Amino acid sequence: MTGFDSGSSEKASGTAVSRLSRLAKFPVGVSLSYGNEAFSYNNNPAQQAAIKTHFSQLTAGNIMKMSYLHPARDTYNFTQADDFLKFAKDNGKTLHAHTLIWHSDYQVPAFMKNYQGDKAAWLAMLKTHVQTIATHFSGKVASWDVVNEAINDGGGYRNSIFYQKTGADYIEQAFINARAIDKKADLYYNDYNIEADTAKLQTLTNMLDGFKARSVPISGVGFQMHIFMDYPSVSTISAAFKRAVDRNLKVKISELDIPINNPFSAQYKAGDIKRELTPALALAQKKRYCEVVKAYMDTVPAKLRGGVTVWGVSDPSSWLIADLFKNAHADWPLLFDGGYQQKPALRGVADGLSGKACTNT
Ligand code: 9MR
Repeated sequence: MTGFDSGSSEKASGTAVSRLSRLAKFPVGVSLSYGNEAFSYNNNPAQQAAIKTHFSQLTAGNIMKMSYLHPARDTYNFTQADDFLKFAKDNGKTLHAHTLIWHSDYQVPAFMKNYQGDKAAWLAMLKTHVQTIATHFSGKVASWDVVNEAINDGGGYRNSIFYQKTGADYIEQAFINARAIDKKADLYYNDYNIEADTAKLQTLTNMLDGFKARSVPISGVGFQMHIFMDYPSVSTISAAFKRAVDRNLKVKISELDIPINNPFSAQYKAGDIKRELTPALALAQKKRYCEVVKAYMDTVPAKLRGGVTVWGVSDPSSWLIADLFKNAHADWPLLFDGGYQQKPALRGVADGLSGKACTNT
């Protein structure tokens, strides 16, 4: 154990949370870095203590993406993912598998980028990809992100290599092909900004309605929820969750993080950058985490709660620092500080899960 009630400058949080995941009847997850990646859990006892104590589900931050599992046409590499699965199993955690299909330039294997073939050949190649991976992990993972980020900001399908080759058909074929192998796991469509961008949400809604009309086997929607302190509003978030709930689909908050700075805000653009996590900011963040989780509890009925996952353990490990803030300054988007001490934000999640009032005290 890491002495949760000592040390940190954000101590104004009140009582420490003893076991976050015990407060929920659904998975409470975290994404992890592995092996040689920065901030990996391997050989990091303090990080492992936080993981083991507070979370019931794990997602690989990277190592179950396409290029890792399927680096060449006839080459699959499951070594790291199997070890990750063993860590989850040994510690009584379930695994959410991320992700079978994603357009991201870093993650599409080179052989796919160069693949020559007509639409039928592309769909067959992707079927082999999906079904080989699903066969390996079937019965061992609780859920899958089957397709990730196929919709554009501002609406419409993303003009990815998959879309260029197959139209939108690759999306539903991936669900059909995954379900043919893994009969039990929950199958999610996962995306960002669907909680905020109404045009993007509308394309998602149309896609879900098409899936329903054609009996495409989808279990739920993963709302990544890379959100901000001031955006979007809780009512906007709830309305987005309701689109899935109204269609009897599960809602999973799949990649939650809430940085202190919002680089899109007017204040930030005017140079008002928060360079320190003051106690007041840490408590405001606690309130925001609580309100988001409360919106989830209030909007999503128990049987449709797929879980709440945060995207990383400790603040300095967050993708946001390099990718969004371009390493210009630090930020503190997660539930643990750099020493794996719990922040007020963790208490905010706990309060939201337990139906307590969301306060900044
Ligand atoms: O956190 C991940 C980061 O380490 C990777 O460099 C990046 C590119 O593969 O992906 C990050 O995770 C993303 C996730 O897979 C999908 N949704 C957005 C996440 C943050 O970019």
